[in-house]
Amino acid sequence: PKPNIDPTAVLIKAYACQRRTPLKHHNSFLTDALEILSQNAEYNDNEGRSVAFRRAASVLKALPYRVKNMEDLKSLPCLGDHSQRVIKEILEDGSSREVESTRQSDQFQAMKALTGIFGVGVRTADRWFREGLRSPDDLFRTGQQLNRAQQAGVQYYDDLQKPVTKAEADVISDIVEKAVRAVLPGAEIRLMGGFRRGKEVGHDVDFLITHPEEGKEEGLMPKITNWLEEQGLLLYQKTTRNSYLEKMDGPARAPNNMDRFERCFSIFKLQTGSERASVSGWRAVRVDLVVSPYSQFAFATLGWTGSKLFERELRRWAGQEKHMSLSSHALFDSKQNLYLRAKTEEEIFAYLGLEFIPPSERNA
Ligand code: DGT
Ligand code: MG
Repeated sequence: PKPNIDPTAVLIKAYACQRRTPLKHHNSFLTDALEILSQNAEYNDNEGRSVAFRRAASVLKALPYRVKNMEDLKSLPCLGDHSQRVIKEILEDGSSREVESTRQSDQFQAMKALTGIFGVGVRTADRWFREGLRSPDDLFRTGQQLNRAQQAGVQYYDDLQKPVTKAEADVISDIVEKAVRAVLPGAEIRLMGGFRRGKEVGHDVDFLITHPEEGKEEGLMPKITNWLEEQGLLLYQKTTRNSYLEKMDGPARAPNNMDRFERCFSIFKLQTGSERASVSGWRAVRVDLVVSPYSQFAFATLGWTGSKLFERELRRWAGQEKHMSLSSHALFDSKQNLYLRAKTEEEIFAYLGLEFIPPSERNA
């Protein structure tokens, strides 16, 4: 809390990738509410509305002061009428009726519980909700057809609901490092996602793996997962092509070595407990592994650090303001009709005409 900041003197830029957003901020009492509405819009398949609420929340996260009245918001971008109404009600009454009724609604709670199952997306959860199902127990009870991922999701539901701590992420880092070293000496491993941004807990642990000699990373993922499997460290794994590829059209798709970019969704069996063997046990932890060719490593690093909104805003900035197309693989400049090479994140920000934002301030 900094009491002598003049809110009218604070300039907040319109794109999240132009701003510094720390992990801890002054307006959780407002951003939590707006994010409920964002999440609810997502559950109702209304992406535009969901992003609008998320952008509004993100602006408030970047403020160096706690919002006290509507005057404080006068010069801020991205605050639509609906978000302003919600904020006003919270400032005046301490809470918003719309947010509270959403939070308590049968649909919101069921969708939260059902999409909280690993392997279950909004579409499947919505179908189950309309069939009267409300929780993982209901799926089990009614004998729903589940795919392999969903079966694991239900089986390890309680563990996967528990946040993963930084200490647990560090233990998993050591394991992944050992696995990768064993199958490909010289490979590099980086902890990504929320933990790279300085979060103390996460819903999973994300890793990016590469090798300085281009091409050496080919075929690496199956070797890693085999090694882990042999050690009995995996409860579940599925390797796929990066899911962004399917969604992405246009030039960012192009470089020919793209199909090497693999992602492994896994569930680790992590030993826990004290030194006393009698009380030691294990828990399930979600781990994502991504292998990137060295030439794409800077793009992959930027793309897998997040936050999700920060990533989305980077791509929107690139397209709308720079006529460029950014992905986790490449940056294409439509005006020059060429791919821009980069070895570091700093170079990518520079190409985009953006001030470099360090990972700890990408918590948009
Ligand atoms: P968490 O795990 O809930 O604490 O928070 P994050 O920020 O680690 O979120 P997570 O694990 O879902 O994703 C990590 C980052 O990786 C995310 O901020 C954006 C990026 N990401 C997620 N899914 C994909 C994907 O399919 N393709 C690419 N290129 N990036 C992705
Ligand atoms: Mg993560």
